[in-house]
Amino acid sequence: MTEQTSTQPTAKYRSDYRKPDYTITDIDLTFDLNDTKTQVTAQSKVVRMGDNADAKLVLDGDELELVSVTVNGEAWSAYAKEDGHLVLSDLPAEFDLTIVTMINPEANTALEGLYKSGGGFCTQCEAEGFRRITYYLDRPDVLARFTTKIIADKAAFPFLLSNGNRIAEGDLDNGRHWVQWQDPFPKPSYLFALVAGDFDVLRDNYTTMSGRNVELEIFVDKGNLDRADYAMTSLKNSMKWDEERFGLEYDLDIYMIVAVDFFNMGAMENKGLNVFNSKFVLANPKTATDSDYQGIEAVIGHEYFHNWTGNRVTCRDWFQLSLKEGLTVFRDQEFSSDLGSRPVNRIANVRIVRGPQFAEDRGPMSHPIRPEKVIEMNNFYTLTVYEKGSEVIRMMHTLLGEANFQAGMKLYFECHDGTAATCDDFVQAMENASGIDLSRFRRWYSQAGTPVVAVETAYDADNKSYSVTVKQQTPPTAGQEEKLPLHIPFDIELYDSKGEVIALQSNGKPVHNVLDVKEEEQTFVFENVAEQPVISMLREFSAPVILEYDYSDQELIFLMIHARNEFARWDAGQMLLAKYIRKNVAVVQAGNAVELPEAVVDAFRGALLDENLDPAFIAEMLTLPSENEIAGWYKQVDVDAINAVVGALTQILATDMEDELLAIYRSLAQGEYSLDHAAMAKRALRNKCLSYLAHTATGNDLVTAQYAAADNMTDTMAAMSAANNAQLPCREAQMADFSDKWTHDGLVMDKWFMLQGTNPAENALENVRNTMNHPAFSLKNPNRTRSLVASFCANNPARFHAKDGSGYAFLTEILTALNTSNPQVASRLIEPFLKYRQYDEARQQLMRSELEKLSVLDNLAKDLFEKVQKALEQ
Ligand code: B3K
Ligand code: ZN
Repeated sequence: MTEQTSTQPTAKYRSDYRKPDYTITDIDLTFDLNDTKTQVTAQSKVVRMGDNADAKLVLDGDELELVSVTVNGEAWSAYAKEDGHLVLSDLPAEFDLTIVTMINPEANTALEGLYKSGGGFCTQCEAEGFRRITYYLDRPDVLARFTTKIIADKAAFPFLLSNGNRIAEGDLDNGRHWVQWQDPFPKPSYLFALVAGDFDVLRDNYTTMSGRNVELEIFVDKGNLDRADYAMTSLKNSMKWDEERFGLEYDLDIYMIVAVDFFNMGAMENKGLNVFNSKFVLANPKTATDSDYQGIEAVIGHEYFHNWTGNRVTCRDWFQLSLKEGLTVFRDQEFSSDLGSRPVNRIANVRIVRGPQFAEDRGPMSHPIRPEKVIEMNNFYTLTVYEKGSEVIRMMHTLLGEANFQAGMKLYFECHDGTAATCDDFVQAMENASGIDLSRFRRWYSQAGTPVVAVETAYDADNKSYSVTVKQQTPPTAGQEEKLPLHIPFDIELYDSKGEVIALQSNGKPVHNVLDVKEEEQTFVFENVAEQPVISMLREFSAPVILEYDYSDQELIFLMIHARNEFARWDAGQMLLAKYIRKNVAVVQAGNAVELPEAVVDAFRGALLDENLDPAFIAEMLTLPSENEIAGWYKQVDVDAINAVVGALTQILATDMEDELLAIYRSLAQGEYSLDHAAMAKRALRNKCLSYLAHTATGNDLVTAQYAAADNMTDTMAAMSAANNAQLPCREAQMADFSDKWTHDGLVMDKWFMLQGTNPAENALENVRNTMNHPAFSLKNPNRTRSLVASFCANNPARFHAKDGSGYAFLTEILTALNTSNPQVASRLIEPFLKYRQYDEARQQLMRSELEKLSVLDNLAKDLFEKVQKALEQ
């Protein structure tokens, strides 16, 4: 045996994909669980794939203590340990391989592989965590049948869970017991899961469309059973929806969900045994807000939908991640839209794409939805792969229509069920099933960046024709200078002066609303247009692009009222706000006072008072773009001016509409608390009104009264956020009261930590530092860290970017600590630094020097290394 190590992380390229030389068809795992010394025995059936008899078997491994290697029952010495690999040689074409390793779950603070969360054990293997459990072909194109035996102390760990069906169990004489599981579906190692602990269990069952019974089990920490109902309802709704909309039925006899407190992301779709961040399971009206409930529904749905899009058809390699993630996000968005309000869901998703996803496109980590080069795979679970990935699927859905799209899905499963596929396989299935040419459309998979679509229109009164000229151009992104024209579905509608729709006609024929924009420049001419129309464009955000068009205020106000589709009305309102935000940023920079014309205020007043609109939708109409989204409109960001403008516009709207806001606030006072959509929508609008009213003379009284009267967390948090944002005198007492009540409950305290992080007060950072000593806070817990630290660094731009650099120094301290304990969380937190080039010279210097400090850290984790290096070399 020889050992080698190297230090500089290396990149992998999509173009280097090779089939593996060996595959593993079956693996039989035994875990002898112990906090610090867990023994893992892995018995695999290995088969050589190519005809190279000398091929070595290169197994991945990380943080493992190797105990023994045997081949066909004989101790094997022909192996070497090389830089994270176990390389075996002189092997037969087919053999049984047994590897025994020892791991330390308690020392595993990275929360990847097998680790302790609270009192129990759990795993997280995607993307490359299984190699922290045993040496293995830890790549998604190796699909094996798993059998798993778990041995543990019976009193401490009465529940021992893994994927598939429980096939055997028994007691041992030393107080220990064991359970054995078998998963009949071959799967890649990233879908493996193990959980051991003591839980309360919520049980239910579901009868599938073919009449099979499925046992449903949700495992929560003891005492939390009263917070699992909504997750169970969401699970059953997901199962039903996938049958009805996609014709897809669940395939095992049991579906388990375990909620854990220590988890790096939202949840994980392990076959038959989802592991969830407790944030996306636990809720009751006293502890969770309406948006928490919506998050639970979406994430439960998302993980469930992965059973087909991700598990039954998985990814050939990690560059194809969007194959499962973009598609599954599209499916969960459709689920939430079919069950709730489509416009409100669409608005929420579009805000994410236009805000943080477009920001990612502009930064040093910019990548296509199918990346070409990766150092640390965990860095590519991005808004681009997920959210833009979903937009790409949505564009295909728009181009094909529901029926063709579903035919494409069917064909995709016919061709690829039980295999590891590529993004191209998916597009091919859509193309074959529909007969629609997607050749140019495929560029969305390889081209990074946000296309800018500039539109000019002209009305010819003599010929009664209207022409729309569309120019597209994608600016260069990090590492990708040359850009090609894309196939953009461009959804438009024309209105006459009465607000009636003008039917689209060209060359005497009706034309579909969705124009196929494929070239750098194209002109579409419409006939029989009796008068100068108003055009609504990029309806439903039909493509993830930036639209440039010189709308007048009148046209935007017209669309806010007359557009047939609610999304378009909202979008017109956003464009109107954007005009005045831009104008006023310049006004503030020139030292003058922010102004908003009366006609603009009236347009928003009109929306507020429109009784035909869903109150949840009105609340969206009245929501200003975030400071971060606004920052994205500028080459050089003036954080202070943006902060001042958002504050002043909020104040103007509050003052000018005070009477109406108060009237609506009062009229929406609720009786019995309920979770149905209408009740949530009322709370949304009522609390939106409160957020404005907090900036008026009656604000402190209203907020104080709402906090005192609230019987649910939505209203409590709305009062506290209003007090926080408007810095009301009642803030302090509310914060103290809340902390007294909830200190024992970290998940609820996260809301309080978030308010501390986003506190607009001058001394916010000092408060954040003090808050880190709160008994409920721990940097070891990702939820706590995100609630306090990430909300300060990412969502409190005016304070994080303090001129003296104090916010920057704070982030570096945190990153330095997390670099060794939890690199995945560190890598998410570093994001605000990556945008340093968008700030003024002085701030750039300060942030750059923090990045330089990080770059020379001892043992800089791959996760941070990749981002720091790209940011510095951009
Ligand atoms: N597939 C997981 C994400 C895994 C992230 C690994 N760093 C959850 C999801 O997207 O459903
Ligand atoms: Zn997913």
